[in-house]
Amino acid sequence: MGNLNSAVIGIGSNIGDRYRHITSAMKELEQHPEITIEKKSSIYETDPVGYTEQEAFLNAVFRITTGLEAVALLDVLQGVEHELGRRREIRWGPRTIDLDILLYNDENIELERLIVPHPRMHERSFVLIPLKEIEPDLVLPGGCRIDDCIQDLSDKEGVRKWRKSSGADESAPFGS
Ligand code: X6L
Ligand code: MG
Ligand code: MG
Repeated sequence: MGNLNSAVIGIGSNIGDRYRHITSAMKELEQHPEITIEKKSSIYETDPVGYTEQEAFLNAVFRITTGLEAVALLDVLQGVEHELGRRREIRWGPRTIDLDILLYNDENIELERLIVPHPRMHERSFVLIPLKEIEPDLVLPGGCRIDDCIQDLSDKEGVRKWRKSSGADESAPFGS
């Protein structure tokens, strides 16, 4: 099995049990015979951007190695999104799970279905702050070192490390 390709995936959720959606999606991907998760960032709670009248997200990023071509990987990610209840929805609106290919090797891909590197990743704190954890020396596709790129962002305070024990997403009844 040719585990030749390296990809970075962004993951987010802002509906229902956000933590369970994120961990379930990663578990599904880990079980795929041609995907190995190599490194995960922490989980962050992040203020919504784009369409701001929605609940806060949990976001993370992770690096995989895979034998899958980029479009085949996208098919797998969209299959997991569908399995976890994501349906056709408002653009930039709430979602149970979102899986985005941020980077795929060093390739530039410009298809109707898939643009890689993700065209707006360098301006999104909810992507770059977790990404710096797993790729601290990364130089972004625009040529900017990830550290410098983060320093230039204005909405960093909208991205906070999240711990499961912060409670709101835990479904166990009090005292159990
Ligand atoms: C002007 C216009 C400024 C549009 C920003 C930013 C649009 C991000 C879409 C934008 C603009 C997006 C997440 C999110 C979305 C997420 C958080 C998107 C797509 N996804 N906010 N908003 N986390 N915190 O995963 O990224 S919608
Ligand atoms: Mg997204
Ligand atoms: Mg997406």
